[in-house]
Amino acid sequence: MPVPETLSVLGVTHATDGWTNTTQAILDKTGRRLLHQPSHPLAILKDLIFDEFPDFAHYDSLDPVVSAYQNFDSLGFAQDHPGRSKTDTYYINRDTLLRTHTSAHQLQLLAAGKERNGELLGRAKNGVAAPENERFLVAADVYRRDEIDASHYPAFHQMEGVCTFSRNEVRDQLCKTRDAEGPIASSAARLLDTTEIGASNPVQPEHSAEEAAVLAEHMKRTMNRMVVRILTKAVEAQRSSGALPAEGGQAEFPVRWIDAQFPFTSPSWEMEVLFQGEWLEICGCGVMKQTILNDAGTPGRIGWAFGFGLERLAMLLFGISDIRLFWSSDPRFAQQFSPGQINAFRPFSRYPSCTKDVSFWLPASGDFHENDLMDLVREVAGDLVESVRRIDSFAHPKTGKISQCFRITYCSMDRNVTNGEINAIQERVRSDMVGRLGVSLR
Ligand code: FA5
Ligand code: MG
Repeated sequence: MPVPETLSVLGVTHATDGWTNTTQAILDKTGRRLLHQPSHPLAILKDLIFDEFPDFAHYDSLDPVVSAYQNFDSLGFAQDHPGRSKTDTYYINRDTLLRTHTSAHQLQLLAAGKERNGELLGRAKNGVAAPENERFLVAADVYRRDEIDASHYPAFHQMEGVCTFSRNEVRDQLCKTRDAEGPIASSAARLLDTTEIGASNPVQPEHSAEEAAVLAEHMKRTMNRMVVRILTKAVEAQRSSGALPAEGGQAEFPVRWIDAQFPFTSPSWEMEVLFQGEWLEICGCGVMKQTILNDAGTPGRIGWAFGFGLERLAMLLFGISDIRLFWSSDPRFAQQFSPGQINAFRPFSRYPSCTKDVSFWLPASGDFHENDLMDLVREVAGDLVESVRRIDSFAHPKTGKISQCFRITYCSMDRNVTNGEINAIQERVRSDMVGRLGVSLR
């Protein structure tokens, strides 16, 4: 891919190098500031979540350009962790990238205002003061080279939550939460927690089993309460607008916890919600690695952290079925929402979709990654592409060469597209695949 000598991101110029792989289509997204448009569903959701955590510091303007240290090293990612690879992450250059998750700001914010040997450990950017950040939320746009379908998009938004305690305070806090709420099972969420802290999801050597269990319960209660309260608001809104019958039992939101793994938490979980008949992963979470708290200059504290995918939650709340809609500038989308309100999205007419298959031999070097194709299609077709899916793959019995076939579905969210237009796009996709990915078309 031809790379310019410098890239300008949000007014700052960065040198490029052999790692640079951020496309203009992605750079354009960094300026959209969806979380700062008060009637955008993502901003409405951000405000609702902020309101649920009045005693946490709130951040929503941290720069998306971070160092590899912030995004990976500070969180304990191994040098060979797949998340670091150019196929998964948008690099500006070797040391600078578009954050792939809001966890990139954990250490910086925990350390804000803390000093070691007279040096400030972390300074929050963008004019944010340096309070004692014992509990905070970070809402932000994040970027990943990822597959293309209705629930994955290369730019999306996350809400990070970090809650730390001094070691002797944590048990009191849990007791208070329990007193206020009673058993988890009686809440409106049908909580299926089949996970166990154990060998495959271990307590860190720095923590006692009780500390980990207490942190985990406090975290799960806190997250569960937030999700249930927000989903309940959505149901109430639908009832008052007549979209749902006014009567009926208490709404139930099946939620479940799954064991997970992150370099920066242990034990770790993912939270899933039943949505349109399928379990949708909405967040990752866990007990924070003690090394991070130690590095932040707070070795006496322990804590938990979560990272929600805001689009996934917003899709549930507003009934938005395609993740591309969040980026739509069609007034028929924007006009449906107003600050502080949850209402069901009324889909506008669906335009016909059109599928095109492309078959090709992989380069002999074997140097081909699906995400390169995803980015290429995204660059050529923009948001006209709805999904890209591999439908076939085989090795030639004699030559051993590998053939793959991908199905590209094109569908506009907001207008009619002519056949001629799609054909021209598909032709460009095909020729760019040859020129840039080194494949040979069949
Ligand atoms: C993380 O990003 C972790 N930083 C979360 C975390 C924070 C764990 C703190 C522990 C402690 P993960 O890659 O699973 O984890 O992404 C978190 C959520 O972002 C997912 O559950 C999903 O809701 C959302 N998400 C991930 N990829 C995409 C995508 N391409 N498009 C839209 N949403 C996505
Ligand atoms: Mg995940």
